[in-house]
Amino acid sequence: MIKNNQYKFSFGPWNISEGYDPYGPATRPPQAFDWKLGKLKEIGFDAMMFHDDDAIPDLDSKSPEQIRKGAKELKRKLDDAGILAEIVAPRLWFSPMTIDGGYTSNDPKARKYAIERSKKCIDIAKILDCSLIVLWLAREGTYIRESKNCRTSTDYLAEAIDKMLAYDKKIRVAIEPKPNEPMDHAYIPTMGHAMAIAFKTSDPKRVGGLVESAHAILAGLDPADEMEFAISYGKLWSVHLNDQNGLKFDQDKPFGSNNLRSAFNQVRVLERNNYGSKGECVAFDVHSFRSTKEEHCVDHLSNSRDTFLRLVEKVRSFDNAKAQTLIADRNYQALDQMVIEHLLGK
Ligand code: GLO
Ligand code: MG
Repeated sequence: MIKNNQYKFSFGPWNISEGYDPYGPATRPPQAFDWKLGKLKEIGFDAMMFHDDDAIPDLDSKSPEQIRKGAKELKRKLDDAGILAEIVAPRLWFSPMTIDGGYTSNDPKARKYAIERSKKCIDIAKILDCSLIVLWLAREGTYIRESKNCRTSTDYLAEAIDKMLAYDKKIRVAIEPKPNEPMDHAYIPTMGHAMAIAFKTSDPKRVGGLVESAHAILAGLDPADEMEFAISYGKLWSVHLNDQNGLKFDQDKPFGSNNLRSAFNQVRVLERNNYGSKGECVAFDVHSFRSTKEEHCVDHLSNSRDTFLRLVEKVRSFDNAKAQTLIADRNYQALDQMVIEHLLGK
């Protein structure tokens, strides 16, 4: 394990997964939550991400009292392990109520369900001492564009966020944009959309963004630029580092697996902006390859962390003064080669 005393690392229970895909069943046995928590600590991570129902399984069938009790038990477990809860995200894409989306569903009952569920998510986050609610807007989009109206949907999304902000004055909401999958088109596909919707809400200071590398690539954008764009608004509140080989299904490959240079540039942006200094975590939203054996089922996480820390060293040893001279001379040809040679270790 590479030593680290600057960055706080995080992953979610779903990142230790069983290997099923739309074409075949699991290839690894499920692991219990306590086992995952133990592993998280063992491989040098500091925080855990949660969906509301990772924290409280079968959330919809539980009473407020049961939810409170379960959340307190979980908080005790995390405290005993010395692990923080980084985020809590309402999982609005599993329920039969959200088949047509949550906040943007055409059915008012479904929209109401989505808000109520988001409030439960906030209740859980409060007990876990976590102020960051993440919205990955999985089904807030369309399969066919004629089925919804973008203007109405945008208003619904801003209204839903307003209701969350009003429900608790301390929470902040980070939107995790993704252009597609499971939908054909999603309503908040990029960080630009996320920033814009923040300013449509009643308290823009409390609405920000989370960049996932793979999602930016799926939108045809550069993950490092998506991050620094949010940073320019003071709104990069988390990152889901991973990798993606072009325009395919969302692959959630280990960080740096596909494009080491892009990974270097993402770390460079985080470093030069002092990311982490306000408590932000570096989260890896990565998955094992389906072929991975049980005994290697957390290697994608520890490898991503190691790659990140190796790239921090690469960023720090990059000759910025020389790069500036080449930039001043408009010699991007030499700058390009300088980056390549630096990454090659020459
Ligand atoms: C899927 C998303 C998903 C979210 C998670 C937390 O594409 O990346 O894993 O990050 O639900 O909001
Ligand atoms: Mg993600």
